[in-house]
Amino acid sequence: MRIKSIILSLFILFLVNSASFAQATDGSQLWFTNQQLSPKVKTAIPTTVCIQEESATFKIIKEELAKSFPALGVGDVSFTKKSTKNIVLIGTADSKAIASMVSEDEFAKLGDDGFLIRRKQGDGTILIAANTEFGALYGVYEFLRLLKTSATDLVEIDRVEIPSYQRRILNHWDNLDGTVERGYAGYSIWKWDELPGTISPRYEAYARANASIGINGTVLNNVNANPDILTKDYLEKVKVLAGIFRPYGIRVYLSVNFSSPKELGGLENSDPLNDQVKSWWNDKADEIYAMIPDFGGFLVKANSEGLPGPQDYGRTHADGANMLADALAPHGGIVMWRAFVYNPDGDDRAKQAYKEFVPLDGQFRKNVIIQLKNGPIDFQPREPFSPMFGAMKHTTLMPEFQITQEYLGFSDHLVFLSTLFEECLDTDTYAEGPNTTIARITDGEVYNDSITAIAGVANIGEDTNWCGHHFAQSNWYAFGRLAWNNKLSSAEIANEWLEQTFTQDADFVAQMKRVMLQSREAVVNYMTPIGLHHLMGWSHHYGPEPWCEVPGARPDWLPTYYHKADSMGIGFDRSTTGSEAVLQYAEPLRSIYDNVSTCPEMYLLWFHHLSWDYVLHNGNTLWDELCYKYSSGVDRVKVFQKIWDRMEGKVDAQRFKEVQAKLAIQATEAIWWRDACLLYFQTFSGKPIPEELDRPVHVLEKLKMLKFDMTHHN
Ligand code: BDP
Repeated sequence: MRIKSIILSLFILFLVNSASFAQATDGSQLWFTNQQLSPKVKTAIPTTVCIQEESATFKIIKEELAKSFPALGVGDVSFTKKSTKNIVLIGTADSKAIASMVSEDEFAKLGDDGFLIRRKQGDGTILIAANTEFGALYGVYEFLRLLKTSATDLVEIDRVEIPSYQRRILNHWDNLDGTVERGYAGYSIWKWDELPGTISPRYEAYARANASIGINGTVLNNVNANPDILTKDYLEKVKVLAGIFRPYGIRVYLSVNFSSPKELGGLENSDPLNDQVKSWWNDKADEIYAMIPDFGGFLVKANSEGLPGPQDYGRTHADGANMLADALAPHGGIVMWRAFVYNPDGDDRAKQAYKEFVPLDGQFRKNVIIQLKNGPIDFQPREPFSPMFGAMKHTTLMPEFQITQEYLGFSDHLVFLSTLFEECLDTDTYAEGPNTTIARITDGEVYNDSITAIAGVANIGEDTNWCGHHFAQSNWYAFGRLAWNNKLSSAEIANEWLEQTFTQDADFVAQMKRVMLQSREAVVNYMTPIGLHHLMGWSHHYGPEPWCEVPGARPDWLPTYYHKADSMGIGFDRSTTGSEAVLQYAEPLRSIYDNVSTCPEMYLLWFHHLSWDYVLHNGNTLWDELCYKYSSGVDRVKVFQKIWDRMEGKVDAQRFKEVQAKLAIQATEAIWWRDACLLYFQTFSGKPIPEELDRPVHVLEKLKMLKFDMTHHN
């Protein structure tokens, strides 16, 4: 984390010398760290495992069991092909023993990746069955998870799991030079310079971690794509990674640059209706699939933030996406076309993607899926949902979440993003009346889509603990678990993550679960409460700069565009008296958001510009409420610190100290955010901070002078 070189000197009181701890637990083992059998598992687990099939994936299954059973104290495993009584029986219908125990109907329900785990009453056999070897692998990871978490006993287990989304994909914003855009855990784990010859052991560890939580796809490179990724040289490297990931059920995808035919192929242009361009892509697809037969497809950021796209040639997003889709279709590949588009001369930024894409509804090929960020602007600590989710009824849509904490304190702040993901997935769009949630729209329940997918922008780097903050691992974990089952609650996810990653100690789990579940609201409160958004520093997006001015800058990249604070009040009027963004939502949301007295308080300043004296439902004026919210965010982090301090001795010393040090940074920076925002907004409101609240400890003019050298940013 080299970004800290500057920030540390300003805010951090001490550094942790991790080398000084005996018996270091460094986080490299992720959620495989705590190999402890749950006390809830009272039944004896058979140690004879019958697997009748052979493949690289079944080999992994055997290795996992051979490693885990002794570690958990279940015993040493013996493998057999003979099906007897009191065994763990794992496989697909290709295994005779399995076929005789699972009906065709049951198999039909499981689909490609689903599995069942059932304890056969009478002889004690535990059955893990699936249609594919990958389903069996997921079943085994689930079985091991059940052994390690207190969720259930296994005596009467009989469960079927079918993933919510077919494609559960990580998006790496990793550049070919090893840097990571918005990555806060060191350089990229992909060592492009060393590939294809040298293979880091991290690649397989990565595949294992992903498979264990059901992730089955990875886009290796940044959406701001370098055309070189499609050269023969890079494809050779990609092929090696695909080979490592394959037995774990993980397909590789690539972000492509729309100008590749011109940049790489030397064509005159990259016009999607140009036959030469089409054949260039067709040939490229053939070349890729000859090397990587299970290649997943392309992710495309086009005509967005200066990147090339079909509009450069007067064509539409549909023209561009369909051309690529046609090249991939014969091979079964898909196009994930991003809808993250906006331009500075346009209308309210929050409205633009909708305006560009909704008129194209129904024009995209079947193997195109439109990838939508959860909110209409950009991964802010809190945004209302993107209205496109409810508006493209004839187009397949997939959510894109950001796991990396670009706007949420990088890898220094403990923020459990599961509650953010859950809030979005559970939001009712009312597109088809009540209960048209984003989860149901995107998982195929509402419109019966033939492809379903979900993406998360990865927070993984080469740091020993993978994500920079031990608790940031929980966001990778939560994304995978929700992609597998979008009905899981954040509480369940936090529970199982804590138990596997740290300890099953009930007090630890209860206390830290509370911290995790409150953490996102805390960050919203100390950064952008009551619907505020985009108050962060220029370009690097680190820390508060609500005053930010950059000569000649695009207005829609500046905080003042969003908060519009003046002596009269604060907030962006997106109601029918303002930009009318509310009209992009279905009723009753449109009216609820439009009316200041029914608009949920958490979105108030997103949709309305209100006077400082506006009185909220709780009787506070807007100004006072802002002060209370900012302060409560800070106070919450201080409580987190105290709770964590009480956990000393319950977790290993290394991670204890490292998390403690991160919480100290977070507490300091929460105060920084509070002071910067309140002192700055106070210059407009002219009102005092309520008597009972802590006073700012910073001076506005000094905060304004802080400059961050982000040349070392990574
Ligand atoms: C913004 C990031 C930028 C990304 C862009 C995107 O600041 O680095 O390239 O999103 O999603 O949030 O394409």
